[in-house]
Amino acid sequence: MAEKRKPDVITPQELYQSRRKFLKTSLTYSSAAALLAACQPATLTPTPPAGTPSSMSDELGNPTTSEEDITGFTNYYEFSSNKKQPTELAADFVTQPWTVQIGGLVKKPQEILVSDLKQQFNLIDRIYRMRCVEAWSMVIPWSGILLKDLLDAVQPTTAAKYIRFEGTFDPDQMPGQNYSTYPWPYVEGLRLDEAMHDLTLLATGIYGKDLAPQNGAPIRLVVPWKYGFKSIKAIKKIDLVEEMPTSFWMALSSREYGFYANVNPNVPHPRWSQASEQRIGETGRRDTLLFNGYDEVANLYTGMDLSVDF
Ligand SMILES: Nc1nc2c(c(=O)[nH]1)N[C@H]1C(S)=C(S)[C@@H](COP(=O)(O)O)O[C@H]1N2
Ligand SMILES: [Mo]
Repeated sequence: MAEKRKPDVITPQELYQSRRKFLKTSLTYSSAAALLAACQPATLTPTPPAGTPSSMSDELGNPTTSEEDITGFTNYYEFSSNKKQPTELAADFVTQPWTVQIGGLVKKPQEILVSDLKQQFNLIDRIYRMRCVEAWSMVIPWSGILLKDLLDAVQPTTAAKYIRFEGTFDPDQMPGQNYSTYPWPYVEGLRLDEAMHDLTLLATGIYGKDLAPQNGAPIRLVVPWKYGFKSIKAIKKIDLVEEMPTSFWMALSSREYGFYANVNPNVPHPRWSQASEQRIGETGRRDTLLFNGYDEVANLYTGMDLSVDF
């Protein structure tokens, strides 16, 4: 008869297999992920969800930024303008239950729980570069739904030309919202064809886990060919509208932050060049790519002067 073992030393078959699988796939992971794996038990390393490509790099071969950097270095002015502080200040931010209201120029307005949204729509994984207007960048493994799928469900009317996103307003939980120098709540917008593009996500997760509060839990926009500020966090309201919305950053300084905000190395910010960027976790700088390397969106802007419509 087999010796009775304490439950805590039993390795369930499943866990054993996923460990083995991890050890195999980690060979193709980024050096940062491999380093993490080397100094932590494999069980603490996030298991990529089904469908995640085994190689954790983007289509250009850039390794994903470490989870530590993605969750530890954030821009989230509702909490703080300091990039290290949101991690701690947002730790207790309540993101469940959370409803998003979708309305305006649509045939089927909805108010939907994020938990239902994740059931109702196809959850997908995408590894995207993210380029902040401040000239730093990351590579982030997102999960979420296509914004297009949600829009198809609510059926925009023919009058709808733009989509307006509104963040939450909750100064009790968000210390930065007590500073009225900012035009709260955070607002962003896209043209309808940009919103319908297959690259545009509503993200609910990173590295196979639910979004951390500081990354915009429970649901945020991700538009990888635009500067990071377009990718609004903690969305409460989505409206289809006729007129171009005024975004948070346009309201603060339209000369510096335009509506389109397409990543463009040839159009400098009034106070700094956009020709190169610092990839977090790397030394030195790399060239910034037009549309952040997502050339497939170029046809959305045919006939536009991107230095005027910046
Ligand atoms: N609601 C809200 N969304 C926001 C911001 C913010 O301050 N508030 N910062 C933006 C900026 S400037 C960037 S670069 C990205 C950063 O996303 P990350 O912190 O998850 O990397 O979020 C964007 N979304
Ligand atoms: Mo940013």
